[in-house]
Amino acid sequence: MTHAATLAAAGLRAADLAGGSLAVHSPIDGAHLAQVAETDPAQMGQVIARAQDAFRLWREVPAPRRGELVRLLGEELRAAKAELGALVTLEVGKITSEGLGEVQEMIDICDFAVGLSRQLYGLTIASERPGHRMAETWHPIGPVGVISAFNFPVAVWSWNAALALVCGNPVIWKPSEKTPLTAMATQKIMERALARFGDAPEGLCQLVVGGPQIGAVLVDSPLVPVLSATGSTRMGSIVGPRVMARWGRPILELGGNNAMIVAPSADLDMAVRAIVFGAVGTAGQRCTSLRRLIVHHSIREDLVTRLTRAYASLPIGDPRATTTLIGPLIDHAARDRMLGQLERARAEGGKVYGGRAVAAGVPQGGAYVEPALVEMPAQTACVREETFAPILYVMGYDRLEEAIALQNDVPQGLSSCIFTLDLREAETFLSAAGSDCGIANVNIGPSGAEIGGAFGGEKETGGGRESGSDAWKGYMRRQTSTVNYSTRLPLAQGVRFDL
Ligand code: UN1
Repeated sequence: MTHAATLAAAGLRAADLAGGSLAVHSPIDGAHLAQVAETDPAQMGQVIARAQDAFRLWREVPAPRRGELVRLLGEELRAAKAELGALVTLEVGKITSEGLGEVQEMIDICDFAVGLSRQLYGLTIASERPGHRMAETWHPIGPVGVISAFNFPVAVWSWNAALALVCGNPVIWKPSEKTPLTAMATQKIMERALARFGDAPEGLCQLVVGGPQIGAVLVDSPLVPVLSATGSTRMGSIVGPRVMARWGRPILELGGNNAMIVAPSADLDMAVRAIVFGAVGTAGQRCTSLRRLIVHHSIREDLVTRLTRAYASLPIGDPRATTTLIGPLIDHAARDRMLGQLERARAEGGKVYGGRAVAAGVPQGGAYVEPALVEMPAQTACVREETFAPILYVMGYDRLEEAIALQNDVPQGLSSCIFTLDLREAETFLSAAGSDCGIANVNIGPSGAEIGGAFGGEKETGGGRESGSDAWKGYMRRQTSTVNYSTRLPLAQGVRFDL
């Protein structure tokens, strides 16, 4: 399929793709895909005002009816799965199966949110006073700003949007400047769902395209009470304090530096498969990608031999080919950062396998790399940083406590895992004294989480939670109500104040 055919199949018209100031290139071959129109920062005030108008109407629509909109979105996504998945592949460079997987993740969260729309449960609380009833209720909170990253250009919006919508909130989405096309195609899918729904307020789901200037308006506006931002820790360290300074609620999903501990009892065949998918899947560009391997000394040599063998046979190339497992990095700057980081690793005592730029057998113009495996003498400075590329650092350990300490001794706290068949080790890893991450798995890699769980992490990962479990509470306003149905006015805590 030509690039033009992929764009057209995803519903993008010539007028969407030309005449604007934002150039979009495909990481597959560097081809210029479009010149997209950017939102004028001066228009952002109107965008936010429209969202506020929509909020006043949408908050009064019963939640199960709001869920109907998300159900229709899920239907439209099912119908458009192949085309949107192919566009993710074209704009981000994900292999075909992962492009489709991303759209499936959107469908899954829609299904989840539809059920949730009938389960926005509050509490009743025992009052200490006679003739009183206490309750906790959840209310819509207002427009939700979503700033998403290039690597999950549409799924992360859907985690936020599906929840925000059933919770009664409008959504304003600013995608990465690198991936406006998948966002525009998704917006069209959303518009089809809105048209079928019929009477949703105008301005309920808006898309703004452009750089940090328009993101900054969302970050600073007190009329956007929740701001969900996914991206680098550097970005989050700017966004978080600014949202809080105007008493907004940030939901931050930032860097990860995810580790796997491989214990002596591990099923090594399974571990190898999990390691390879975790470290090189999505060309190492997931926030959940596996970046550190902490292996028991007794099996280290065997595991490294198996991994170098597996790495040597990985098909690198055009992500549209069904046999490819590693597509390109997002751009040449990402490749330069990877190669620079490998130089640093060498200087810090690392022994690097692979990690070279690839030019043969791949489309010209893309930034293709061999994934790198780096044996490190210790957890040095470069290992403690997140590099958004397929670099896997390998370190050894003797005692489990030592492995857990190494796993936790990084600034990030997103995802983690252990491969072991020893129940004591597995439970220790999951215990209060174990992994300090938001996600901790046993005999599963750190990436590829299902939508049903709350997604996010601690420390520099930002502390936000999106997606499943009770993450919806982050998109609502909690209200505690005490109702007095007695004929007296007793005060709590036994306080007497008789007039
Ligand atoms: C991300 O990389 O920002 O757990 C999100 C995973 C995916 C989501 C990753 N479900 O790897």
